[in-house]
Amino acid sequence: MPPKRHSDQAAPKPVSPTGNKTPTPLLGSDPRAQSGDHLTTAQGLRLTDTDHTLKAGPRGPALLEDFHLREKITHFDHERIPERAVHARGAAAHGMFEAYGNAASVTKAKFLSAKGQKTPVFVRFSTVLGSRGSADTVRDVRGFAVKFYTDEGNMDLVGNNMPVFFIQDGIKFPDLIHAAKPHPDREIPQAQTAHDTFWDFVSLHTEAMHQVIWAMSDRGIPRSFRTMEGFGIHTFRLENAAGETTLAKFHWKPVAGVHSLVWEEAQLAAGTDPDFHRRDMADGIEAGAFLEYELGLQLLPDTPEETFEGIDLLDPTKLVPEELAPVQLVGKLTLDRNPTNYFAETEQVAFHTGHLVPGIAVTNDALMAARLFSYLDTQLSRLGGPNFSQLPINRPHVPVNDNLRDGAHQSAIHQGLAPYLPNSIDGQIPRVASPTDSGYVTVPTPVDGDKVRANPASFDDHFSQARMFWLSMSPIEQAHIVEAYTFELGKCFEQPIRERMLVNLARIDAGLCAAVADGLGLPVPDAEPVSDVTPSPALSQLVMKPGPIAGRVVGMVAGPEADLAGIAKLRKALKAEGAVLRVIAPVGGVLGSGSRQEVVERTLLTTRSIEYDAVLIAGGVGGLRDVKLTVLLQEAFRHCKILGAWGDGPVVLTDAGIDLEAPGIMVGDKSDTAYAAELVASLGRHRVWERATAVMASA
Ligand code: HDE
Repeated sequence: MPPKRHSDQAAPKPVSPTGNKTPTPLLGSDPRAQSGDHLTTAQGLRLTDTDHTLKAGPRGPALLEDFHLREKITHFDHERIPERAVHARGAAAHGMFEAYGNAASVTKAKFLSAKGQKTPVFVRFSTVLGSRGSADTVRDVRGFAVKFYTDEGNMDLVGNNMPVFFIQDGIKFPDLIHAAKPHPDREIPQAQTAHDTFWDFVSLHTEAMHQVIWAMSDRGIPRSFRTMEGFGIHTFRLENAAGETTLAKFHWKPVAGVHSLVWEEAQLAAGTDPDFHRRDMADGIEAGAFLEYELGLQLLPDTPEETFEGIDLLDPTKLVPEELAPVQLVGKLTLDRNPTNYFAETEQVAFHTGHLVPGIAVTNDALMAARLFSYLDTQLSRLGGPNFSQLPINRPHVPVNDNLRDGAHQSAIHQGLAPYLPNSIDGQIPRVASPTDSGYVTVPTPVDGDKVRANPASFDDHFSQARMFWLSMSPIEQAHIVEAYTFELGKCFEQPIRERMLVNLARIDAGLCAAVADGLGLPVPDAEPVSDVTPSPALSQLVMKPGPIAGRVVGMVAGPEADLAGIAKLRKALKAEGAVLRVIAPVGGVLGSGSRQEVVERTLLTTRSIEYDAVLIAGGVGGLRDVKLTVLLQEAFRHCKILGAWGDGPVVLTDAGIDLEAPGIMVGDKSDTAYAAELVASLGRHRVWERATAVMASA
């Protein structure tokens, strides 16, 4: 029997490339699966041997006649397709979006406006710079691309985890990416911005300053996909059923809150578990701890100036503070299914900003304009031709009658004789729809102006929102930003680049500049910061009150004599919140016997601190000492994670040099309900920030 499918997995709906009902009897029980019990060639010929090449005698030369060998190897040779030029490394999940129904006043898009309307989605998260095989936890922007399979056709919201972008005009995108990608001579460094060409470009191209400070902040190293915000960045134009328009910015708000790694953790994970984020998402979904986000809209009046409170809404380097335009929640996204096949789904999914539905339109943002061209164009080389919409993961879940014909990899067998309009031969089908029947009508906004290569004057302000971001951060977040700039610029070898960047930092904030200059051992340049701005507290992600802990992992250090009942009590409490407990012991196997057993999931050799949000020492550990455990505990301490112990466990912490009086050390007599409640609440605060100043690299 073939191995059973995992219950947490799903595959694209078995719709045909034209949206017709799949002719199941022709294709077998499931058109997505291989069928039959016999190994066959691609032509369905049953094979008797797939381990030996056809040769002239057992020791003889291989024969060209061997069609099976040639088919098998040729197919293998072409298993790879070009990786995405940007966002090559990604991981995805299926899910469902449910509308709250309160968006109907601003948009006629059915998937947003009809209360309770459920729309299947496929979401791909990504890093931008690294190649497909790079690490998840590098400092980078994260892609947050959502494909809604709506009743009115596919709608893609191709966003990032930061609300602004490096450039104001898409024509600069190749420059940005060429500068940020590895140096063209040695192709290093991989997947990061800590190198000369990136800082050379951004220090000269100051419109990037706002997004650069976001990337240097904790947002550049998210704890998990589940704890990231998402942003559509551009301003969109919404239209309701009455034809009234509103400008809008899209936000995804994670139910689990916004949380990040600390830099040392991110670096360790890049080496010890490069799959940190994709593993976290897949494990979480498999365990039933689904990823949840609420979709929010910032609604802004559609005025001829397209500005709001002095902020030019066509400038993608600017955000609208939530204090000025609150985010109104209009629906909920739940990611609850892992893909069945990485290549067929995550790799072949093709997002495009031009995939829109009635009620949602773009604005004249020059960054968006280039994207509208680029996403379609790139699929031609990445997916090998114009029929990529027919790939199962890209197929709309509605009838498709596009009159597009032929081309490489045509998988539809079109019927009829008249793929043109007007026609009479095919009964005038397909016919265009009316606007009241979900037909897409571009919002008729007036266009006027001289043909120029120029930006509005307001686009020249490159520093005020970078300063706003800086001033909105808590002292801990500011310290992280200083460390990030110091690290990245410390990896630049050209002195003029560092000096130029310090001038830019001085224009953001004198204190920021002085701290980075100090770390670099360079003089503070003479430059004035931009005039003062109002901070936006909503930009800070530091939480002080407990939030949800679904998907969090607690490491439980235990030995052969461990208090297994105490461990079971904590596991139960954590499981009830969607969190996971993992037993770590010096060697593998099973602890205990009979009805009370714990499987050792990690040994001191196979684990590292980055796997856990908290580490506890179970009672009954009997003075366990191991240098690997010392490293693990000290790292967890430095990363401001909860540490704890009960029974005879505390001595293990003291042996590892952990001060039991330090904040966030949970010492108890036993593991009981109160201890479990304290653990859950502490995890909900993400980290013990009270410890931060004592343990940060700069301390
Ligand atoms: Fe993209 N971008 N982008 N981008 N982008 C791609 O499309 C591009 C931009 C974003 O998981 C490519 O199918 C240009 C902004 C995400 O498959 C490519 C410009 C934002 C993903 C492309 C931008 C994004 C991409 C590569 C400047 C945030 C991953 C493969 C005008 C709002 C989608 C592909 C996935 C992918 C071009 C700017 C987000 C080359 C030319 C701004 C999340 O077409």
